[in-house]
Amino acid sequence: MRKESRLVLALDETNGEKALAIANSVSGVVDAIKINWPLVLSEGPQMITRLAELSDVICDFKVADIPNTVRLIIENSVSRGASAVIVHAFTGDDSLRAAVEAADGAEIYAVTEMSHPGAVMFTAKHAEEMARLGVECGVDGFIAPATRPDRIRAIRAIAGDRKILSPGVGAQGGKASDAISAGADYAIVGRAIYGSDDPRRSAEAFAEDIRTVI
Ligand code: OMP
Repeated sequence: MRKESRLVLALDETNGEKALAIANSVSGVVDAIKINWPLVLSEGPQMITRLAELSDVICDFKVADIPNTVRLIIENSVSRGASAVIVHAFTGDDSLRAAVEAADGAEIYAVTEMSHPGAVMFTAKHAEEMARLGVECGVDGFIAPATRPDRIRAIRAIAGDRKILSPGVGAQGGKASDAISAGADYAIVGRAIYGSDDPRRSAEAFAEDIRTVI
């Protein structure tokens, strides 16, 4: 994955044509495009392949299943063009190892602690444990919350040189530069870019904010 602007677009726009237009408009400004169930369910998994012609695509399917099902989902995503897939870490070592084995050169990112307030109920309490497990199982990186930069610092202390991608910037209240300063490699931004009147200009503003701290 490119590491220039350190900005990843979360493209949760559900209209396929609009999504492709936005992806084209931010070309060169974002390092990767992350897609999630909203776009895939409304426009089909071929969106992975179409977007992969424009950018590295991270499939944010937050896979949380038994090893065999994890393997099938990862293989399918990668064969359609995904450069990376996001999985949950709470499934345990066998499911995480199955994801890493199935990745076939693509990257696997494990969620440690989610960015929304409810995450403090369960995932936050076990985030460090899950990060240690991810390191043991060979994941390429972690998802850690821009809404709580101190938690990015805690995960960075365990992750070593593995990557950290940080969502929760903009609509959820986090700041991209704070996430990067806390140790994230990339900030993930969705609504504040794809929902704005001028997605390219918004993306450039986030990239500019990040440049102030790198
Ligand atoms: P916005 O809140 O619109 O910027 O979108 C954030 C994106 O990051 C969405 O696609 C979320 O599903 C995703 N996300 C989180 O918001 N919080 C997390 O803890 C993890 C993710 C993720 O795995 O990407």
